[in-house]
Amino acid sequence: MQGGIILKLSFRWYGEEDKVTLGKIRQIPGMHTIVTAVYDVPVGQVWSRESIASLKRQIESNGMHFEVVESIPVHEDIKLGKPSRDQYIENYCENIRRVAQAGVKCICYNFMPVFDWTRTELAHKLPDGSTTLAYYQAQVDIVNPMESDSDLTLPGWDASYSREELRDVVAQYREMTEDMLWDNLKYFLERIIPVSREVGVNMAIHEDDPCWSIFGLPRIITDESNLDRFLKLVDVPNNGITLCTGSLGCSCHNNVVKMAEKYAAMGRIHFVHMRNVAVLPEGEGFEERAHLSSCGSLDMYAIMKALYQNGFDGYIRPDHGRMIWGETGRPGYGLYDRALGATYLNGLWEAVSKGSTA
Ligand code: DNO
Repeated sequence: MQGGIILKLSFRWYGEEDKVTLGKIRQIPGMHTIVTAVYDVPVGQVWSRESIASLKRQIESNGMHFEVVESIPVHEDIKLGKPSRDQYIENYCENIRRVAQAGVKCICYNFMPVFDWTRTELAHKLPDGSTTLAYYQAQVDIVNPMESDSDLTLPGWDASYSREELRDVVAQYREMTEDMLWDNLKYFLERIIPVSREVGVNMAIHEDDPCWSIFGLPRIITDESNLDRFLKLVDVPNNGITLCTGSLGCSCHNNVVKMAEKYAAMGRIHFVHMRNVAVLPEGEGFEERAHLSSCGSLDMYAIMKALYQNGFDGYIRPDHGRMIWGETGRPGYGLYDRALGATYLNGLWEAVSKGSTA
C-alpha cells in the first residue's frame, strides 16, 4: 500500500430488490462502502432499527462497510415550511441517530422541491450502441406538471404521488420565492446539524439536478455562490456537500474543478458522485456519457487531482452508468458501466496519489 489518502470507493445498492447484487459489487476491485437506504418506509417516517440492522448485516457479510446513506429524503412539508415540519424534522433527527448507531458516517440528501433528478430520455442511443440518460430542455418545456391530461412522466418524479397529488404539491410552491426556500433550509439545518454533530455523522447535501429551476419551481443548490451561502447557513464542518460532478457540470457556468479544490480544501466535501456529461450548446441540455474524460465535457482527472491534493478523505462513488453489453435494469444504475467507472476512478486515484508523493 502506498502512502497518501486511501480511496473510500463506494457503490449505490438499492437493497434486496436490486438485481445488481452485493455478491457482484464486492468483486469490483477496491470496493469499500455500500451506499444505500431503507426503501420501504414513506418519506418522513422513522426507519426501523431492524431494517437498518439488516442492511448492515448483508453488507458486512459481503466484506464491505455500510458507512453512507443515500438518501434520507426530506419531507415536502419541511421544504414548504409548514407547521407540520417540526414533527418531520424530529423524525429526521431520529433517523440520523439510528443510522449513526449502525456505523453510518455520511448522509446524502437533497432539498429540491418535488422533483429529484430529472431527465427526458432514459435510453438515448449513443453511436456505439450503448444507451444513456439525457436531458433536452425543449422536451421539458413542453411538459406541464400542472396539466392533469398530460400523461408524460419523467424520471425523478416521485411515483408515490398520483397525478392529482403531484399537481397539488406543485401548486403549493406557487408563492414560494428562492429566499423562502433558503429560510426553510436554514430552519432544517439548524435543527439537524447539532444532532448529526453529536453522533458523528457528516451531512452532505446533493446539488440540484439539473442545477437550474424546472417547471417554475425554485432550486437553490445550483452553483458556487449558492454553495457558499449554503455552507454559511450553519458554518460547521459536518454541514457539507455531496459534490456531484454531473449535476454541477451540466451547466457550462460551473467550474467543477475549482469547486472541488475550494470545498475540499475547506473540508466540506463529504461525498462525491463522479459522472461525466456532454454539455449541449447553451440552454439545450446535456447527455450523460461514459466516465472517461474524453467521452464528455468534464476533466475527470483534474477533478480527482483537485480532490486528492486538497486532502479529500470522504466517500466517492461512480455515478450513473450507461446501459452496455445488453444489460437492462434501473436507469443509470446497471452494473457494467458503473463498474467500469469504478475501475477508472481507482486508476485516476492511484495516478494522482503516486504522482503527488513520488
Ligand atoms: C440520482 C441521485 C439522486 C440523489 C438524491 C440525493 O441518481 O444522484 O437521486 O440520490 O438527489 O438525495
